[in-house]
Amino acid sequence: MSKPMVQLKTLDYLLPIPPLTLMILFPILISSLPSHFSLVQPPRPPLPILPIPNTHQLSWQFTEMAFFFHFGPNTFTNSEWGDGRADPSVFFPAKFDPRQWISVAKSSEFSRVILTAKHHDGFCLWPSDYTDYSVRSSKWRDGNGDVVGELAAAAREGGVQLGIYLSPWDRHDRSYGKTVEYNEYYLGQMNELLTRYGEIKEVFLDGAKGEREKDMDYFFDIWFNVIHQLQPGAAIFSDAGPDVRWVGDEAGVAGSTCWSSFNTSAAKIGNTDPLYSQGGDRRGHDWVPAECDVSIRPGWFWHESEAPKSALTLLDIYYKSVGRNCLLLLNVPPNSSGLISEEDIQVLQEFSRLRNSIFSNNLAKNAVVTASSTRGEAGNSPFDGHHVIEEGIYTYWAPAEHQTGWILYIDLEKTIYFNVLQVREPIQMGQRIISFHLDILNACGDWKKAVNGTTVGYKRLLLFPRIEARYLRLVIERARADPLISYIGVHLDPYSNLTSSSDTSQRSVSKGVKFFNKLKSITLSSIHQGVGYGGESGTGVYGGGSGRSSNTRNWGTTDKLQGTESSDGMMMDGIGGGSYRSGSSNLMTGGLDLGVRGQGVKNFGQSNGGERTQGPNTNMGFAGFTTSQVDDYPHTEPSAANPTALDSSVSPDSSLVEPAALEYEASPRTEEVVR
Ligand code: FUL
Repeated sequence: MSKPMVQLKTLDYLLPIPPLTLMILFPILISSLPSHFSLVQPPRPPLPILPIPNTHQLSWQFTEMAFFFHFGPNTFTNSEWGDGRADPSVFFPAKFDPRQWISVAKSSEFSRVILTAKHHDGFCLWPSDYTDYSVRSSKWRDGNGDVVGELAAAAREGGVQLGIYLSPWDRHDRSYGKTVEYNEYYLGQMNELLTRYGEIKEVFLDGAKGEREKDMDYFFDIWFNVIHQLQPGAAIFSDAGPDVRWVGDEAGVAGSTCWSSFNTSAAKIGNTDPLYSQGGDRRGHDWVPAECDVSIRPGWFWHESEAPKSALTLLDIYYKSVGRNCLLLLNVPPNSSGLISEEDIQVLQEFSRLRNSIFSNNLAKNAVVTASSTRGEAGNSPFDGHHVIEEGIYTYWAPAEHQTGWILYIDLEKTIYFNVLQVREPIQMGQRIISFHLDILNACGDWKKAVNGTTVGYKRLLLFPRIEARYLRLVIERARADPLISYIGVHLDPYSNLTSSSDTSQRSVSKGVKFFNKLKSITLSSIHQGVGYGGESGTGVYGGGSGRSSNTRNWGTTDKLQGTESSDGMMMDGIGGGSYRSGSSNLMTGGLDLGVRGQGVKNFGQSNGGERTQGPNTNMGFAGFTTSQVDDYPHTEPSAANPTALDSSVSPDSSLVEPAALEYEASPRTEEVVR
């Protein structure tokens, strides 16, 4: 009898509860016990490794692509760097319709737009109370118009995020050069922009400044704090962050190694080291991912004589920006009627079509994925390898701790052709991977390297010669901590055709920097000689060349001629044109044009299987520099008859060769010369 007494004693607080209720409640009570009582514990997630993005940087990264709108008096005066003396009456966009701008952005899948509220000419696209150099002094809408306001309303209505560009360099206002006065003026305008127009998601601070301009300090620390105070969700872009950094060139091209980690203290706004900006810093303490700005046309502003780049060129840029852990900021300049031009829209639609046809289909979506090791119990862990074929960064594969030899095995379940590898890291956990490669199993049962890469980050795309395989393995060679992978995609890009590896190395960038340093010694006057228009400011760089660079994708003889026939302003052709790496060159001004042309020409040759140098000009100056390296994507135009046909000239076997160390010259912008 004593035993039940004891039980009763210990449980007597339950006595008021009827036994049947107890029987029902018991299983529920057990299941609600703290986890340390449960039988199976989920493995703990790994610790993030610093630095990591904040929530606004994450949302910035998720947008992937944004439109830049350069619009203002320059649109009407055929200039790039207005001198601040244009009469406000020149600004008259008769058919201004920002809803059209937003609709183009949406249909092209760009979810953020950034407007030049004030460019270097100082003209304000909103009625600022601090100056009469604004839309208020124009005849447009009888001086009652507000470009920023109307665009903000259209963006809000269309669900597109809005950013603003407010040029620190102001060639109009008389306070420019008087440090305190100008900083007050600038912050007064910033206040207007950040308090009148609803949510602003990005503030773009351009470090450009003419060479012989008045010397003055900008109070960046105050600016940054005020911006964050007024718009906590805004990412601040500048050469040195704090939230987003300039990639170091205006070609839209990041380094093939591109870390989001960075040291803001090592970068100076207006005087950056392009190599550092393009590559980031593996040991950096700050999370400052790179934004790749580039214009769809040669110039940043609309010019009647210019044409847009081809969709294929944009695709190439996409691989080298979004596909290298960055955001692509593509400038689509509205024309003088106030609309985005029809030819630009067509290219954007085509670009969208190409991207969707390549990336909307992950050929590995039904793959069986196994891992060399798994954090937790393999097969029953939230970190299992199969998570890498689910979209999103919040599910990921994590290896067991203290392992090396990190490998994911992928059985595609059938043999397929592909030429693009997509890899993503869960960047909320920090960027980790230092180098990796993809192997395929060949017919003899041997693993052969198909492509290798360095950093991954939010999204890494590697384009390589088309291969045929069923069994793949992704090998992480080096990482800052246990590597984590959130997504693997395998795709077929029938439009871009490589005959050698797409991955590139930093060496090329450093050569580019050396080259750039040589160019820095070139005087402004020599630069002017090469300018197509707008010479005074040096922006002619975008000129003569530019018109042609857009033609470049018309491969072939025409391009070659353009690249070489002229000695002025043509460098753009050589570069933008030939290159499909339009990048490098756009930044070059006249004097530079020699070397640049070399690059472009070389590309032409390479693309077309012709000679590397196409004429006497290509050997001038820096041709040697360019001819040994260059472009990793010698595209081949798909045939009109069968645009998606597999290229039989690239046999699967040829892809098994370890990729050649082709390199890409990501040149800095020429404005560096005049900044
Ligand atoms: C540069 C400026 O000088 C160009 O005009 C353009 O705005 C580009 C995005 O940044 O530094």
